[in-house]
Amino acid sequence: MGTNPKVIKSPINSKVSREIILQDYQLACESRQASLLGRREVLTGKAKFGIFGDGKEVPQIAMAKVFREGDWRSGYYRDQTFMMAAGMFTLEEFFAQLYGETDLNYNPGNGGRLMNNHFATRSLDSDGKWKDLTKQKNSSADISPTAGQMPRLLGLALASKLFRNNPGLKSCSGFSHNGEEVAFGTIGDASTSEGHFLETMNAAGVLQVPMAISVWDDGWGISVPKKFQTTKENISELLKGFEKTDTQPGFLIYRERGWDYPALCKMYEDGIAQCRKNHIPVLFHITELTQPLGHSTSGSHERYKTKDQLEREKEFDCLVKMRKWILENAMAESSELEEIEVAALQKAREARDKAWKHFQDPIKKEREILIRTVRTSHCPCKKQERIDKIVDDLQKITEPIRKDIISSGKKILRDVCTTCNLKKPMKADLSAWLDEQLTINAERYGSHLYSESVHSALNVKEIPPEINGDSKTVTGREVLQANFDRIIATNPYTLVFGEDVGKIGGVNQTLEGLQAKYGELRITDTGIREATIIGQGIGLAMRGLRPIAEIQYFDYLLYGLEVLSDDLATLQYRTKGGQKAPLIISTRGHRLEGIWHSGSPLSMVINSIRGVYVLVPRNMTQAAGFYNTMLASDDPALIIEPLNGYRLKEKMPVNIGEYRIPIGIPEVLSKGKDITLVTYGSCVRIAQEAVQQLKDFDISVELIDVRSLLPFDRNHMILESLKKTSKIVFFDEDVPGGATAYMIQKVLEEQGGFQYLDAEPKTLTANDHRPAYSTDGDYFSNPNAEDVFDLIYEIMHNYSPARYPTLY
Ligand SMILES: Cc1ncc(C[n+]2csc(CCOP(=O)(O)OP(=O)(O)O)c2C)c(N)n1
Ligand SMILES: [Mg+2]
Repeated sequence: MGTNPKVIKSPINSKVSREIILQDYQLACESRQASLLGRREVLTGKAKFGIFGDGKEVPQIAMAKVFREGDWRSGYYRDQTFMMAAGMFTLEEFFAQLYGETDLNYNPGNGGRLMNNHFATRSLDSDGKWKDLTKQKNSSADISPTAGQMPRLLGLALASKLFRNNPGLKSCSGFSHNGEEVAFGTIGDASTSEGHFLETMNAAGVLQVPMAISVWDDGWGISVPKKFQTTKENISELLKGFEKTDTQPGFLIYRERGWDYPALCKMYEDGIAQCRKNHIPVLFHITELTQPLGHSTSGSHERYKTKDQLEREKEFDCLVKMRKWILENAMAESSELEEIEVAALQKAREARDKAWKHFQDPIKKEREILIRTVRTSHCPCKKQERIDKIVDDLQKITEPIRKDIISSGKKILRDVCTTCNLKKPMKADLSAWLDEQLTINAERYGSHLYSESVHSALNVKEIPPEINGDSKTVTGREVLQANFDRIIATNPYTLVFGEDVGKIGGVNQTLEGLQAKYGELRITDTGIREATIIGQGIGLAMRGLRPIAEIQYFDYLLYGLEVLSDDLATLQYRTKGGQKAPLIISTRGHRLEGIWHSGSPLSMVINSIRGVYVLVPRNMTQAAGFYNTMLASDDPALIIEPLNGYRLKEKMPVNIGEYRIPIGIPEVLSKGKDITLVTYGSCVRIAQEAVQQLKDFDISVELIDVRSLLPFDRNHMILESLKKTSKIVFFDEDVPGGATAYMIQKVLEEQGGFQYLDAEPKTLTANDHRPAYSTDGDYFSNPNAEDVFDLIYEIMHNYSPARYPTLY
């Protein structure tokens, strides 16, 4: 870069000098070269898939200028230039991600768990403890579902508002500087068609949070143009009704052309200043962007763009335009820009080569070790030829991957003869090496589904509820209310929000009076918006708060299930322990009335949210204990209160707010010797009724409440019961083949219960259809005590017809 500053005809502001402008141009060129080279890496087979940020470089550089330490990003796969400009991502990391680098030193964002351009910074140290998030720039971890980044963005922004306005948080350090942090969102134009986008926008407008969303508008969602995506083909025009007026709060709305560098710099400076200072949400609609390389490496855009459209994209390419602007304003000679362009390409190439070397070297070393182990000895038996062939083939692979090595190792092991003395040590060496590699790869590709820190929920020590002479008999609702009161009083990071949670204290009054006592920032009503209630919780939890997000009824969790499944459940895993969101989702389920207030779709959740613990307490004493356990941990959980238990009587534990129910530990509720009955939630009371009925017929049932489905019976207590009874029934009110099938798999396969069975294992569930309305509808849709009796009696009859003759 030249040293003689030239006069800039249209200065942007005092902070953007000629020097900076040329640096920006260089970064834009580096990013573009990375995209071009990255695409080639995919086409030549070194990487599997590529999606890049080409055509969006210039506005991202402008946005990065106003992104500060403490700020947050929640965006998508086009943001590589922003990430680089903000210093959160390097060119080398760009290539490392592309190759699927698993070493966190080279791919700190996702450790090889996600496809390329899925960004994240690390909020946690290697022990899983929070870093000081105010001292670093933060990017929440990306996910692929379009608009999936939106719900959490709301929470990231809301955290600033809480840190600023809740006096109880003033002394909490490491997460915020008086709520000055802005949450920056990015989204493609086509993805604004998703409900998540509109739901988030509305909620941010209502809440007035410092959320700044940029729409990168290139006119396309893969092959589908704006015409089919957006009313009036213009998202900022469409959202005009959201705009702030002199009398009413709303959004600031800006629209700017994505190639107009000085205008973009000014726009971001102005918009973000207001957003940061006054907590006004902002929409930046960035138009006329392009896709020089098309959507991704799967397919080419020549298939659906006309020649004219492709020509126009070339003309409006933001790099071309920025270059022109620099020359027109006499900020550099053409030759100087050419030098910059050459340097950019060189830098990108070097980064690529370095990243590839880091990626390949350890794999090649692993291959060498395998080959050396196999070559150390030679066996005269006839299988040697087969072994040699496998080794030769493996050696010939120019760019080996681990699959090649392990697969070869396993095949060789099969061919190492067991009789030949010479081969014996090799067999032992090889199998030891394979075992070691499999363990390393299990960690490499499978760790951190849940927290692995000392605060893992699995490490929280049990503190039993204490019931003594002073314990009053109260309703279940009152137990929960007293527990929430203690939680909110003692932990300043906690807050509870959801529909009807605030003013009336929840539809079942489990938070009655708490808003009046602790204020609207701690106990908060929200709009009817399940997806963003969960997203709000995720974002808040990522910023160090301890939210309890309430979903009014379990049946309505479906609206938020995508967010739970794709975002929350994968968070620790997809960052390999780099981020966490210890969010508690509180809901109520199981039988009450009709299709949408008595569902118990446990298989729906346990199969879609592995990564979030799923707790199914039978009463409110148990539920309260689970809240306390989860708040003592850094894992997320879904806690399902039994809907029909709020008015039932329970004893108020004297240590309310303090006791902790361990997770993954069932409870034997009644001892028995003939058969084991396994259930949870509201079915426990039905089971207890049936156990009494069966007693009259001389059948002794061991009743086990599993209490938590994820994790499930960590100490294999059910197996111990089965060893004693040799007969077992799994009972719930999910669909046939639902959570009962899951429990069977756990006990018979994982715990090895199959060998202890003397009778066919059975399940008892609700019907395939959802429950009909009214008490009779429930009786004939859901399993009841008579059904439990009949099934268990039948099993006992089949086992011993003489002792248990046919009854009906
Ligand atoms: C929920 C969901 N549906 C479909 C897809 C597949 N998909 C990936 S990107 C994309 C188009 C997105 O277009 P846009 O939001 O305009 O972003 P752009 O790629 O143009 O920057 C689609 C349909 C997805 N990832 N997630
Ligand atoms: Mg688009």
